[in-house]
Order: sequence, then C-alpha cells, then structure tokens
Amino acid sequence: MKAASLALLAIAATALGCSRNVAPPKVVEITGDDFMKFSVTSFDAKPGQKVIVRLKNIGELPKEATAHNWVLLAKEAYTPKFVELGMPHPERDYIAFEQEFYVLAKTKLLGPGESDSVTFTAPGVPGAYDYVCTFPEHYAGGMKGVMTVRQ
Ligand SMILES: [Cu+2]
Repeated sequence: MKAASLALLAIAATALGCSRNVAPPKVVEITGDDFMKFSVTSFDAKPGQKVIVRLKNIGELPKEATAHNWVLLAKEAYTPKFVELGMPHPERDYIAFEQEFYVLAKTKLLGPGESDSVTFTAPGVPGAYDYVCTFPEHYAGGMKGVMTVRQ
C-alpha cells in the first residue's frame, strides 16, 4: 500500500474514532531474516480494530532456500498441525487447502528484499492468536508469534 493512501486511511480512521469511539488502525512493522526469526513476536490489538501488518524479508538467501510470510491463524487452529500439513504445498505458499479456513490474514511469501502488507480487522473475540511463517522448518526454527486481542 502506498504511503499516501495509508495516511488517508489513518486520517479517515482517526475521524471515525472521534465520532464512533473506534480505535485507530494499528500498524505493525515486522522483518524476517535468514535466521528464521520475526523481529516482532507479540503485539496487542483491540477487538474489531483495523490492523496493518507490514512484513519485509531483510535476509539475503535466495527465495528457494529461505522465504518468509506472515500468516495469522484462528484460535481454533492447531498450529503445529497447520504448518505440517502445509509443507507439501509450495504452490499454495505452504498452506494446505483444507486448512485455509483457519487463515485470518496473510502476506505473500517473500524473497530477499521483498515486502508485503496485509490489512485486516482483529477478531471480536479476545484471546491469543498465533502467527507463523509457513516456509518449511521456519515454524520449528522459531518463526512465530502471538497477536493478543484484548480491550
Ligand atoms: Cu520464514
């Protein structure tokens, strides 16, 4: 998303916030590196809050060797199983078809230097929502985090 449209979004949301008491959008900047780590492993959001996650792959390894995405899962998902079932599906960014309904938001799979952002509405139900990188072995290597929804 372009900076100008993001600024407009922020202004619009702020105006909305004044009149309807809705939290302004939350922007979360996350990087992924060649060591299978997200720079942000936890953040909070309010129920129903608009959230913008921007992911950048700051690694240098070629995309075939290491790529990163950011995938937020429903609370009902069993995260290790979700990741495991996705591994045989590079053509689907390592997300199994039958598990896709657990995905609340996701970025593209990114090679070195690439970035992507995703805008979504935080769930209305408070609690802990896992996020992962689905590239094989990255979750096992620690490429994961938690978005906590609370008032
Ligand atoms: Cu990764």
